[in-house]
Amino acid sequence: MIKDEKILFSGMQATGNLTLGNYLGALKNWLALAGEYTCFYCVVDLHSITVRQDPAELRKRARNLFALYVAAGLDPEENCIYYQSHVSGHAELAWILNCFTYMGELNRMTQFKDKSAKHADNINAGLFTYPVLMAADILLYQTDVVPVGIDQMQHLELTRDIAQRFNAIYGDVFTIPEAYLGKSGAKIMSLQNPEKKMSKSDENPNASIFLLDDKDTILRKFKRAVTDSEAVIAYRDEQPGIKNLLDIYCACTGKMPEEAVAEFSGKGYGELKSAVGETVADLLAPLQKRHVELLTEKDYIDRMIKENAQKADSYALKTLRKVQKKVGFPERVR
Ligand code: ATP
Ligand code: LTN
Repeated sequence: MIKDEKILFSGMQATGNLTLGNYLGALKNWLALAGEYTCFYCVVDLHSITVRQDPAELRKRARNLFALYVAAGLDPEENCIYYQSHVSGHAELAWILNCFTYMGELNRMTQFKDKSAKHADNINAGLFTYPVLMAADILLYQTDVVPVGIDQMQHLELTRDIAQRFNAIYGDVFTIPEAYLGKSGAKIMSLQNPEKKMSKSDENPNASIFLLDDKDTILRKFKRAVTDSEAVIAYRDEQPGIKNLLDIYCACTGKMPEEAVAEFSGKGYGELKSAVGETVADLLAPLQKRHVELLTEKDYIDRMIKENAQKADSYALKTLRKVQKKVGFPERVR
C-alpha cells in the first residue's frame, strides 16, 4: 500500500450524519487527491468524546462513517481508512505534544470558543487540548498535505507551529504539513442561516443536507432555503443565501461563479433552488447506492477495519518511537 509518494492525512468526527458541507469541503477533495498520495483517512473517534456521546450511538456512527468513506469512492484496499481509537500512537504522541503547546495558543482557537459556548455544562480539558490531538494525528504520519474545510485552517496553522517548535529543539523529526483547500466548497453555509456554516450537529434538520437524504428531502430543503427579497441572482456577500446556493452549484459542477450567474440570469429563486437540488441529488445518488450495498458487505468492512488498523499502527509507530527517543525516554528492551 505504501506508495513511493507523498502522504495525505485527513479525518472527520463521528458526531452526526455527514452533510453536504463535509462532502464538498473535504470528501470531494479526498477523492480527487487519492490517486496522487499515500492516503490515511481517519474516523477520529477520540475527538468525538470531547462532547458527550451515547456509547452505542458513537460505535454505530463511527462504523457508518467508515462505510461512507468507502461509499464515496475511497477504496479501503488502496487507502488506509481506519479508526483513530485502534492506533494508540495518536494518544501517546498527543501527550508529548501537549508539553510543547502553550495555553495561550489553545485559548485563541475559535472552535474551542464556539464549542464551549455550545456545551457550557461540559467544558472539559479534552475540548481544550483537541487541537493537540489533531496535530498528533497529522504529524504521526509525516503528512505532507491535509485536505480540510476553511474552519480547520487555524488548527492546521497550530499543527505547523508545534511541528516547527519541536523540530527546532530536536532536529528534523516532523514533516511540516500544508493545508489543501479545494477551488470551491471550502465553506458551505447553513440553508436556514447562511451566515453560519452548515454543520452535522445543527439542531435544525432543514439547515443541512445529509449525504443519505433522499431526493425529495433534498429538493424540499433547498426549496425552503433562506434567501432574500432582492429578486436578483448575483454572487455577492450582501446576498449570502443566494451566494451559498451558487457556491454549492459550482462545487458540484466545477463551474465558476460568473458562469453560474450567467446561466441563471433573469430566472427566479425557485428555479435556482430546484436546479441546485437536482444537481446535488444527482451527485449523491451513486454514493447512496453504494452505501446500501455496503450494508450487506459486513465481512469485507470488518476485514478492512482490521487490516487498515494494523497498517496505520505500524506506520505510526515509526514516528512515535523516534519522538520518544528524541525527548529522552529510555530505550525499550523487549
Ligand atoms: P460538528 O458539527 O460535529 O462540529 P462538522 O460538520 O463541522 O461537525 P467535522 O467533522 O468537524 O464536521 O469536519 C469534517 C471535515 O468537513 C473538515 O475538513 C471540515 O473542515 C469540513 N467541513 C465541515 N463543515 C463544512 C462546511 N460547512 N463547509 C465546508 N467544509 C466543511
Ligand atoms: N478537527 C477536525 C477533524 C480532525 C482532522 C484531523 C482533520 C481531527 N483530526 C486531522 C484533518 C486532519 C474537525 O473538527 N473537522
